[in-house]
Amino acid sequence: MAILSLPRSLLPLPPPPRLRRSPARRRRSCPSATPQIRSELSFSVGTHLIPHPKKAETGGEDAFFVSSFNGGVLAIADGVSGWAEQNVNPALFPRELMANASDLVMDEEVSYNPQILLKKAHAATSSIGSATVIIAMLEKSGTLKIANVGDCGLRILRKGQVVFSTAPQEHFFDCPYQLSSELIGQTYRDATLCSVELTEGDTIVMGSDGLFDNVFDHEIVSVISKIQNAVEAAKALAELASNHSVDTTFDSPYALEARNMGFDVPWWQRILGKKLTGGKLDDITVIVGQVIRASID
Ligand SMILES: [Mn+2]
Repeated sequence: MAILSLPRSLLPLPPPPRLRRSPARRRRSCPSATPQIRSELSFSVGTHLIPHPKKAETGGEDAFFVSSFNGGVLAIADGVSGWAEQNVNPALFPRELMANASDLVMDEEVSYNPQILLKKAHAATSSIGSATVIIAMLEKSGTLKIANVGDCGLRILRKGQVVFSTAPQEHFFDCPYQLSSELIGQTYRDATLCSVELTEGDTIVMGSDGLFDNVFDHEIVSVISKIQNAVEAAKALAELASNHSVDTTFDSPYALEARNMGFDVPWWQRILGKKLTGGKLDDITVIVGQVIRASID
């Protein structure tokens, strides 16, 4: 019955073995339908960021950028909040990482590979801190390349269904894989990589864990099916996540995951029929990309 307020963890010393989620828990399914039309595709993009209520004045610790280069580039980094305990502003690392990635999008060596973009942006970042990060790059041909480190996420919706989903990478509950200023962290080599063929009418929903810990996939499908406009859809999804995050009775994806990992209310409350519920207070970033066919002169 209590709202969850577990802090996200810094990487421990020494590092634990890298536990990947078992295949059964992954929800990855590359769409089988190959679009026949390979003309120039791009995104109509909407973004919305709602900071953690206690971090509203500073803007929170999520950072993102979008670029119209080629078919479009979408990226989110989520600063690991545990750095505040070391007197480090957790927002600096993700912000610099995203600024560097934005500057490097057109770099020749990147050559439209999001993993190389991660590598170069990470190498260029000098702030202290760490962050989860996801980058998706769309080629005009329709190929979407994704590199993901940690628990930001991406869904692809097609004809009212989720046809692709990234899987979060965690060392243990609430300690995601993270790019770090410290040697102990993960690198671009640890990124989950995927390449998906998109077609006109597909919708990309990308978010920090503040979205996916508070909103179920079926709710994302429902919002996207009702709201066509990307800007409005991103706002609606962020507001839904924000409302759930402060609802102590909502049985959120985060509460479900916590119970699966063995966290719950005390036994004497459980026998009264109570259970651990509630959303997760967090910074919430949502990027919606509607795949459109670009006008070709
Ligand atoms: Mn977060």
